[in-house]
Amino acid sequence: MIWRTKNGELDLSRRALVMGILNVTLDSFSDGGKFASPGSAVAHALAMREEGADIIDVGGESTRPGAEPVSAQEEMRRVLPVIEAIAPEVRCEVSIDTYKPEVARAAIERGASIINDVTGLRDPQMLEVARETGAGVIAMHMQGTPQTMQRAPHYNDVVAEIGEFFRHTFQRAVTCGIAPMNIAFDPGIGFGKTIEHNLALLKNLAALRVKNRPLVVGVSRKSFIGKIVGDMEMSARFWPTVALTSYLRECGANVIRVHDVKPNAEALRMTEAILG
Ligand code: PT1
Repeated sequence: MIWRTKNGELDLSRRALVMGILNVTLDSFSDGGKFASPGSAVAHALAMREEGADIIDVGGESTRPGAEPVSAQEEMRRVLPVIEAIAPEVRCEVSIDTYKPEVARAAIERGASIINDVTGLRDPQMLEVARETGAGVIAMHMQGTPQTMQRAPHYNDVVAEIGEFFRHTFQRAVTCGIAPMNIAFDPGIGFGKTIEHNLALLKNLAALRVKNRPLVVGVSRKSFIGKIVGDMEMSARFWPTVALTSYLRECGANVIRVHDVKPNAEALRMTEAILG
């Protein structure tokens, strides 16, 4: 399985990739503002690279439940200097976690090679940016918006509906002129989903594969873990996250989006040694 980005091709048939999270936000739920300056962001990106990250995912607007949106101007003020600083240094893919087409375009111009869109390419302009730039794209599923998505998530069949969303999004993207090879999908764990919805998606991950495209999954430190283990301390979520990484690999996930790169990369390598 090949995933094409603006830089070239990622081979996903041999092993799963680790996407390390680089938050450039003031209020992020688990790294709150720690990496706000370009200098410390570069250091954190390089550290994640050392620990085994294959992709660095840069985000300037938190999309966790209840987070407030920021303007495109503010988002660019946060992420562009960081992308410019890390892209020549990290020697790996850099993705931009944004749903705003103008932010995505500017980020690609400054060295990002993948667009990570939590709204699943909802905005037709985002399709245009993806086509014109040749960037890799992650189309993530979200029901609603970050402000309202956890109020009353509802599905008749969450697995079937998200599979349908992937198929529909694939058609829209290909019709717009985006190459199938550039597209990856993400079920959007925690985005307009109850605990039961999240668990159903994790249980049926293999059934979510559409058009033989890569599956990206992010569970790292999310609140459903705290609710299940019965401990809402953020630090109580690190070990269940690593366990989930091994499980996700066994289910066929191709890219795992995490905060803690080293333990999760090790979980992937260990699981792959067994799977062969
Ligand atoms: C994700 C993801 C993302 N998650 C992709 N991009 C976030 N492709 C940001 C909680 O319930 O899974 N895939 N970008 C962060 N989103 C959340 C959602 C963070 C829910 C926390 C929660 O705690």
